[in-house]
Amino acid sequence: MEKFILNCAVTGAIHTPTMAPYLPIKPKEIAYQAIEAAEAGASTVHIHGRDPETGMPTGDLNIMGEIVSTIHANSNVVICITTGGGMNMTVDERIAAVPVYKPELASCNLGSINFALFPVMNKIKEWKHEWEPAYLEGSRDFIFKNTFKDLERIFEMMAVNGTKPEFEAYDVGHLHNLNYYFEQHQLQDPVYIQFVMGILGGIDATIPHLVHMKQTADLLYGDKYLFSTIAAGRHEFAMATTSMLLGGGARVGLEDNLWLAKGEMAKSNAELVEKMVRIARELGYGPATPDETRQTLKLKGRDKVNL
Ligand code: KMH
Ligand code: ZN
Repeated sequence: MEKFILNCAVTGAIHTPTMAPYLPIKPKEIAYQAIEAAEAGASTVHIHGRDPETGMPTGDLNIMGEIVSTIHANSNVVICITTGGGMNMTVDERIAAVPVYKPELASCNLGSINFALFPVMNKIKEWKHEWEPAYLEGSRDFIFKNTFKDLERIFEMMAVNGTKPEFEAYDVGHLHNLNYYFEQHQLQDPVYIQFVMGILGGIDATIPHLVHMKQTADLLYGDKYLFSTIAAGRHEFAMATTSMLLGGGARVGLEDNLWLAKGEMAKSNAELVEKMVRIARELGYGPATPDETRQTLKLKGRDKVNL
């Protein structure tokens, strides 16, 4: 059986409570969905916080602390804390949890882009919370800020805390942004890159685009990098499977996709992980265990996080 790293992104900051009743909102819900996803086969879990009353994305450190400490106490899964946060957060707020909890892995977004969620508003007539339409409409004028200065700050912060960056590349140019630092030998081996596809503002989720991302990364990083792929919405499983067949990892989860199949909502993150594991097994693949993932990515180990 070929092993691949299977990431699960549990709640994120794109979907809002009106869009799905199954989206975990409260810290314990987020934590237990992450734990169940790990039991279903996830190698890592990618974590955002939400306000427990409204479901609004939040960088509140106590909320993040409750989520990650509950996961850590109940599962061996690798915890990856977001530094992308939500559209309502400054860069300072987005990155604050890393020096506090010192996770093994944290996301690091590789460039400033438009990040548009507003088209989804047409499909929704009634909202559960006032903040939701304002948040989504606000994305019409939103720039997801990740300047070179921000990147350098995040690299330094992660290095000091022993946290490995999971680099999020939303377009081909982001691979070149990262290469600027790779050429200066500023990145630790292996460079771990996640291709993010299908966000309006970034590269589209198609197989030719995924192949192009991989070929570009191959040229720039040779055998010094590993990759995984996220695709938004209905493209999730096709791109995840293609990524796995190309030798990479895959990410699934309610952060990126609310649907198990056409017309059938996923009731939990574990259901999405189970589906990916089923597809993988049919093709002779299986998810890497958290410890295998630690070894492959050269992570510092779960005993060195601050939880
Ligand atoms: N929300 C995804 C498109 C992050 O949290 O740093 C990418 C992501 C970024 O997960
Ligand atoms: Zn995220």
